[in-house]
Amino acid sequence: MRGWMGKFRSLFLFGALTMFLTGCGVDNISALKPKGYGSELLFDLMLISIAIMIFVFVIVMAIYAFVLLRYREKKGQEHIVPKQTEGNKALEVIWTVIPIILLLVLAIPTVQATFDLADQSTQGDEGVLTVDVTGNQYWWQFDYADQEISTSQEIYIPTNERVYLNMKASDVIHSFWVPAIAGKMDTIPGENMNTMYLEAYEEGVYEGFCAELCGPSHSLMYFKVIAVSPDEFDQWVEDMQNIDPEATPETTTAQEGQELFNNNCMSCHAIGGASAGVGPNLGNFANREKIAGILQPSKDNLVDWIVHPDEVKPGNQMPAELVSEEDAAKIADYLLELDHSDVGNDLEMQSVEE
Ligand code: HEC
Ligand SMILES: [Cu+2]
Repeated sequence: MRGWMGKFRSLFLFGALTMFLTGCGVDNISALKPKGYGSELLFDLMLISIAIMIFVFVIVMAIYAFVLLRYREKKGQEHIVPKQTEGNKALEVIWTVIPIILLLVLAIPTVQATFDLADQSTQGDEGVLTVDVTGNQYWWQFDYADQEISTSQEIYIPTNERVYLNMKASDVIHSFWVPAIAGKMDTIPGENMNTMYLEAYEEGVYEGFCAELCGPSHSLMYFKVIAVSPDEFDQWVEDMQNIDPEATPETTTAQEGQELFNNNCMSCHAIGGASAGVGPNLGNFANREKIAGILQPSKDNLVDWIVHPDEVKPGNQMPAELVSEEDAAKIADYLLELDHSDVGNDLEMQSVEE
């Protein structure tokens, strides 16, 4: 194994690492493929800082190589000490001024972007959407106060419009992060409310994460941002407003499921309307990309969740074994009929798990 292979080992490792890192640019998830106003600002800052770093690195390495070659000990000159210089005004001015210029080149756009990202000038204007975001262990709640609707796990927004988020947490600090569209913002319990905005350029399903360690299921606290055209968004709002919690399901098992749900689950959940409560509003549940943010939407997974949410998301606030597996199957039939809007169904999702 020595010789040929050994010589090129570091090259192989480097090659493998490069291949591995190319996976970091998945569409709709990555900050390296910005699809929104905020993420684009941040990406541009990354490019500027990387360009400055490369510039500094190349110059320093060139000087290093030059000195190494030019002043190395040569045969027959082992004991010669070259002329020593102390203090050189011109050089010192140069290596002080250049970094100052580089820092200014970095600082000006950074400060500009910081103010731009904190801009709230149009919040509250006619036709400008504001969504109240609440981080909970381990799910996200999205309340559209003006529209009187409430969702969870998935926030719908119209494309190319600035959507403001008023953000807080119900229990501990969480952090709302959608790398492909915007930066990251902490949600904090108590009186403090943070604000940010989303502005997506393209329709799509964008993956979001909790970016602040918040408990044992922190890493399962996914959500989706679903960006649709403004017309489709209006349609979605209308669909959500029309959800009737008392509508009779089609099949008899689902009807039994509805009754079981009303008796066992309504203390924490809501179907349609503006409120959520302790648990998510399940009004448009069958339309979710995932169950509880993480499970593939199938009846088996839903039954597993209803009977043992603690095994899926350790430490979450939904009690286990509220109903038998048999009853859970009926409830699942009911919940999987709660499909009240087609908006966004045509969008494809890329996911980190796939
Ligand atoms: C004590 C309050 C409480 C009760 C009672 C309760 N849940 Fe939940 N439920 C929650 C909470 C909190 C969550 C969010 C858990 C998480 O994702 O961390 C949740 C999540 C869910 C989800 C996933 C929702 C989503 O957004 O994907 C489903 C489905 C669900 N519950 C069904 C039920 C059913 C069915 C019952 C009755 C058998 C029930 N729940 C009873 C609190 C409750
Ligand atoms: Cu969290």
